[in-house]
Amino acid sequence: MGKAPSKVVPKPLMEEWRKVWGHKNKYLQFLKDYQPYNKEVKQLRVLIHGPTGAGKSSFINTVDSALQGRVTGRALVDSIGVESFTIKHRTFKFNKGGPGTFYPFVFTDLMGLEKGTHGGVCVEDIKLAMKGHIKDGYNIVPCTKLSEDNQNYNKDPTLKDQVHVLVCVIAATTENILSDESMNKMRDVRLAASLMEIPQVAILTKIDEAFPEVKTDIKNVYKSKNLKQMVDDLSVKLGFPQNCIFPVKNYHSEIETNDEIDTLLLSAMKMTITFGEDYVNSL
Ligand SMILES: Nc1nc2c(ncn2[C@@H]2O[C@H](COP(=O)(O)OP(=O)(O)OP(=O)(O)O)[C@@H](O)[C@H]2O)c(=O)[nH]1
Ligand SMILES: [Mg+2]
Repeated sequence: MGKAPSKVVPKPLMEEWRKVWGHKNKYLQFLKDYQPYNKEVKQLRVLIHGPTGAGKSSFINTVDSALQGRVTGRALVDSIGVESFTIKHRTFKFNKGGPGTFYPFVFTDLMGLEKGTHGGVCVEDIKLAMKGHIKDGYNIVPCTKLSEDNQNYNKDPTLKDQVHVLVCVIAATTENILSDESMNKMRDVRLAASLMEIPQVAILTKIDEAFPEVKTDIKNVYKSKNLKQMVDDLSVKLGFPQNCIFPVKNYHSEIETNDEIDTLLLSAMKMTITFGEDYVNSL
């Protein structure tokens, strides 16, 4: 009797398609040295949007942690994630060394896009935020556009008030099951940003949960065939060029920072800031 043919198990790994390892300090130094060239802009404004529970607040915490070298938890994170937890239009500064000194970039964490019982942030508000019409601290009213006579409406925004980079956060665990509504909203937001020529970056979170080969070793992130496939799909579905899509793992259960998580995060941050800097200089 002949041997039963052995099953060929496809290898989940491929040749590394982006090289980031070993560059953490270079990325960090870039961010430490960064100052906007355009004097009209004291700080770059980065607007974070994406579906509810995608990891937007965790991403902000992870940026803070990677910059500070310790795990922090300032942007409140919700572990249930049914309805959007973030309801304020909040702007985060990142501490740089001593008290009162900050990196020259700020992040605005917007409420999730999804429909909960209260509904998510309306796309019109995201567009207003991009143009700089929404003042910091405004409590977002789900599905309701901020009206011009509201005290939180900035009637005359200048370059310093408007958004300079748009970051779309998507969880790798839900990429295939994103509702049409979310997809359409994200495309709508992207289109509005494109019309304003605002650069855009996509952050793919929860790669540890979605890909076992990445969970086993985060250094497999740019070797995982399935992850690469997801990046290709996202690029087609949402129209992001591949070099604007960054897989990251957020700090969510860790109590100590680690070099791999920091490296992925800081590489994404370096490009985000570079795109924003190019934008404010191009006007
Ligand atoms: N495994 C893993 N879990 C993550 C990651 N990022 C976020 N989480 C978890 O996902 C859940 C939702 O994260 P949040 O950061 O609150 O998501 P959000 O996009 O801010 O949600 P809303 O503000 O409600 O729209 C939390 O339980 C996080 O701990 C990640 O990279 N990996
Ligand atoms: Mg949040």
